[in-house]
Amino acid sequence: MKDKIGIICIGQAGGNLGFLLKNENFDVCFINSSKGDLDTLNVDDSKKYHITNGLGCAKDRTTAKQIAKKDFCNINEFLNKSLGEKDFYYIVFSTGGGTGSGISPVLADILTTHFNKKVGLITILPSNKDTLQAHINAYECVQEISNLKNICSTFIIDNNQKYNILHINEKFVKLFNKIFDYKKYETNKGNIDEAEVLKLLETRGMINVATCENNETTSKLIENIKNDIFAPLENDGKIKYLGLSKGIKFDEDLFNKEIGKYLDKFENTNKEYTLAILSGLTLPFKRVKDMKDKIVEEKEIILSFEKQNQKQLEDIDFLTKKDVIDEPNTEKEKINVNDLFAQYL
Ligand SMILES: Nc1nc2c(ncn2[C@@H]2O[C@H](COP(=O)(O)OP(=O)(O)OP(=O)(O)O)[C@@H](O)[C@H]2O)c(=O)[nH]1
Ligand SMILES: [Mg+2]
Repeated sequence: MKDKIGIICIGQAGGNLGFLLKNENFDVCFINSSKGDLDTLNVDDSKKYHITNGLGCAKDRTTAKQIAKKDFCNINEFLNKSLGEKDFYYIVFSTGGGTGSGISPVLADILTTHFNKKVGLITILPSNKDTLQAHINAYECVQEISNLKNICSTFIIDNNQKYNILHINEKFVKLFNKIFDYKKYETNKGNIDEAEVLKLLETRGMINVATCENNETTSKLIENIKNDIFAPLENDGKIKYLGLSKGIKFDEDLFNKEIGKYLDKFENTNKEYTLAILSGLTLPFKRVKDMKDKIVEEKEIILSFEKQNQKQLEDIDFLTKKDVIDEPNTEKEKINVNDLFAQYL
């Protein structure tokens, strides 16, 4: 099933995660505004794209959108050439930077709404130690993500969890990889099939994956769901689907009480480990609200910054800037780039 998924990595964090995913045999391509960052990736040139005239975006989401808009036809052509037609795509990026954070939500919107692709997101929230700009970017980016109408599942990795980022990257890739191992555990006691995995991945909302050893308990699994590498659950008891590859004795009542109830469950037996995939979760609005509070708390400092930053903070709920000259429409490509980017710039 891995070959049916195309992974689009944007920006540096996206590139770091994507490189690990490529080593696990996923079909991955890389886009960046910084040539230097792309050069550090030891992958085939046909899988890398440097956005024309990109010099890095220095955490400026608007610059990222502007250069992506100008170069959109080439980006689109690169995606078609490097990944081709896939059943499903994931876009991988951090919310706190400029390039990945600025371009990914609009690209996801275009691919889903205008090109009818199925697209999910793998994204990263900044840690409390990150800068205020990273938090502002993350807040704006999550707001855009929450407005995406046709998006599939969204993995939200949280750098504020207990590990360092390299460890978080490795943990994520291990967990993500395990989702596609379901075929190894086919028995006459119940299977998870490809359609069910696709259903888990296609479901809109936050998705969480956690594992535990088979000599551990449901409590341990719950602890890992709540407190490993992903953003905290909203704790509203809502889950749409549960995928459960299990070797532990699963305590349904405890799960319902601590995590919530689901509409449907896809299950198999796994002698090596237990894996839970929770999809259709509410986005982590409480975590995002905390981020906003942190931004507002430091408002005074920000207000002494240059005028543009003041504007950004005063109007933090919306991205209202429209200081881009519309691009001439390229008839040949039949893509109206101005329309595609209209909501975002
Ligand atoms: N988990 C994780 N977080 C990362 C990684 N690299 C950077 N980050 C986080 O991502 C944010 C910075 O985003 P980057 O991905 O470097 O930014 P970018 O998309 O390249 O954008 P610009 O360089 O600003 O144009 C910060 O919050 C970092 O802590 C990584 O490999 N793993
Ligand atoms: Mg960068």
